[in-house]
Amino acid sequence: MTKCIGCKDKEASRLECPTCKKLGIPGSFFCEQECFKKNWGTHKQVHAFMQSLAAANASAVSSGVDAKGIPTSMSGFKWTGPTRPKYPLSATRVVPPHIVRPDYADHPQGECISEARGAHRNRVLNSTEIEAMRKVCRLTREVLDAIAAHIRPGVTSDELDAICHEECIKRDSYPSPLNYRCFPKSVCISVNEVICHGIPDQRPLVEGDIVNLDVSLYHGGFHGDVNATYPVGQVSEEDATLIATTKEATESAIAMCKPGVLYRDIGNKIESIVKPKGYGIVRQYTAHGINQLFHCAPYPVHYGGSKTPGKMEAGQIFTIEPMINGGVASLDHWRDNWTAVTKDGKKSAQFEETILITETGAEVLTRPGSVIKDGRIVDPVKA
Ligand code: EYF
Ligand code: CO
Repeated sequence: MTKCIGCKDKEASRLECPTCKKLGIPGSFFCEQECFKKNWGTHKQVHAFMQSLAAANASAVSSGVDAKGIPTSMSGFKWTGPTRPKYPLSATRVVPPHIVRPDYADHPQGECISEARGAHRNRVLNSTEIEAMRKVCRLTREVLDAIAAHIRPGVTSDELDAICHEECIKRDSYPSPLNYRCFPKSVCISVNEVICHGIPDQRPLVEGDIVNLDVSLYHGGFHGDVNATYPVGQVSEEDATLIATTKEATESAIAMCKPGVLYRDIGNKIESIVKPKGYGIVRQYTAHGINQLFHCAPYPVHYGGSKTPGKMEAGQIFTIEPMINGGVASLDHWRDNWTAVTKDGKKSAQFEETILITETGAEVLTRPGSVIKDGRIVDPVKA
C-alpha cells in the first residue's frame, strides 16, 4: 500500500499535490482533501526546498572546471597531498516525499533548528526511544555494508553516493548528511589524505587508495551513525597497518564503555594505542551524542589528557569515531570548505560505531547483537 504523504498512515488516493505535479516532484499523493489542507503548512516546505535545489544545481553546473575536472575556484590552492576532487558534482538527489525528513532537510541553509535548541545536555533515553535507536542503527549498518560491497578500482564516490541514497530510500530512511549544514550529498566519502566530510564526486577509486564511508540514516525520528575505512584492492603494508591500528583503537575504546566510566577515558585509551606508532590523532572533530538530533552532547574527544566532563550513564547514546593520521595531527580544508585533509598529505583512517550504555555495560547499536561485558566486546555468533 502506498501511504498518504500527509498523515503517513492512511492509504494514498489519486489526490496529487498540484504544485508538486507542476514542479515535477513525484509521489505527492494524499488520502483526502482534508488531510492535504491540514498538512499544507509542512508540505509546502518541500516546494521551497526543491526550488532552492534546482537553483543550486543550475549554478553548480555552470561553475567552471579545468581539464582534469578540478574546480577553477580551487586553482592556486596549495594541495597537501596527491588526491584531487573531480567535478562537476552530480545533481542533488531527491528523497521522495513519503519519507519523513529531519528539520534541516528543508531549511535553505541546512540549519538545524532542533540542534540549536536542545544539543547541550547528555540525555538519558527511555525504552521506547532506545528501541527506535536500535532499529535505525541496524538499518544504518545494513546501508554501510551494501555500499562497501561495491568498493573496487574504477567506481566513483558519486556512484557510491547513489547506492547509499537508494539503499536509504529502500529502508524508508532519510540519508542524514543530505543538506545537514548544507552538506550536498547523502554520504561522506573520504579518500587517502581526506580525514572526513569528503564530498562524493567523479573521481574513480584507484588500486592502493584507502576509503572511508561515513553513513548516517534518519528513521522513525532518530539518527544512526557508523563508518569504516576500506582498502581499494591491494594497499601498502604501511596503509594496512594504519587501518588496523585505527580499528584496534576504536574497538578498545568501545570495550571500556559502561556506567561510571569517564568520557575523557575514551581519548586516553585511544592515545595509548596509536601514540607508540607515531600517528596523529585529529583534535578538531570529536565524537558526539546522537538521538533525535544528529549531533548533541556529549562530545568526547579522541586524544588523551583532556578535561572533557561527565561520566557514562545507562540510557545515554553516543558515537566513538577517532580519526587517525599516518603523520601529523593537524589539518587543512579544501576550498569547498567541507573536505578536511591532513596537513602533511599522509593518509588518514577512521572507524565509528554508535554505542548505548546499559545497566550492565553497553550495546554496539550499529553492530546488532554486540554487547560489551566485562571490558570485552561480545559479538553474536554467526550462523
Ligand atoms: C561546520 C559538516 C559540518 N558532520 C558530522 C556536516 O558525525 C558525523 N559523522 O560520523 C558527521 C557527518 C556529517 C557532518 C555529514 C555532514 N556533516 C561537515 C563539515 C563541517 C561541518 O561543520
Ligand atoms: Co558521527
